[in-house]
Amino acid sequence: MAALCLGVSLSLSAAAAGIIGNVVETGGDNEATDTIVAQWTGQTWTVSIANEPVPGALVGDPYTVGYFGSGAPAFVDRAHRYLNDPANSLPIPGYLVGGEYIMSGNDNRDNATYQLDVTITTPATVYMLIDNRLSDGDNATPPTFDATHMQWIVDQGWAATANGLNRFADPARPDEVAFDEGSNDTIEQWYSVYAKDFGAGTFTLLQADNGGRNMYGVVIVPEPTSLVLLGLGAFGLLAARRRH
Ligand SMILES: [Ca+2]
Ligand SMILES: [Ca+2]
Ligand SMILES: [Ca+2]
Ligand SMILES: [Ca+2]
Repeated sequence: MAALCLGVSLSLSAAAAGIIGNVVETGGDNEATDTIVAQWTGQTWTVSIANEPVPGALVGDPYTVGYFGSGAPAFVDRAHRYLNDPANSLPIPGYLVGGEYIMSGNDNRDNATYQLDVTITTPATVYMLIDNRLSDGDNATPPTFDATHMQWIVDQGWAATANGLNRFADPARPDEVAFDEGSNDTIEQWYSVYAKDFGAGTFTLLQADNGGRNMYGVVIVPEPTSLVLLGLGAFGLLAARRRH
């Protein structure tokens, strides 16, 4: 009995430690203040610019990255945030809410050799949130990818989400996340959501190719392995359908 309890306690501890085990950033601005290296859920740094990453933050305050959802700050070096968009009947997609995520520096958007080596501790679905203006400058249409605009998304086999969770309720367009620059309750941009499954281990994300616009976001959600193991096949299938 004692051994059983110990086992349960250990697995709960592992879950609390997080899915994201490590993030190694190379090729970023990597400044001592402002555009510091990427942070992720559970990580704490000392605020070095007032009112970043959230309004009211004071220089010297500790800031700990929370979980993804409406109001989650996007970058270490801005006060921008992801936000529900009631005017367009566009809440943050439910499959992203509560996920772990990476906060990078927005000023890394133009760094040609930017790289994030992300280590996850369990199998997970990784979601890339990409500024709709990539390539064409138009925030009403999804980003497009080519040799000078995040071609690696295509080459690595990332798939557009297709749940119709966008301003047009159109499953032929990727799901969207609204974006509030300056955290002042006005939405200026929309991001489109792409997904790919990864096993436990390390994967690599590359440059944003988006100078003058916004850096991408990364949200990580564990695979529903435990549901499948419990034999809840129908529920697991439903969850999988909602997530892609
Ligand atoms: Ca800044
Ligand atoms: Ca830069
Ligand atoms: Ca576009
Ligand atoms: Ca705004």
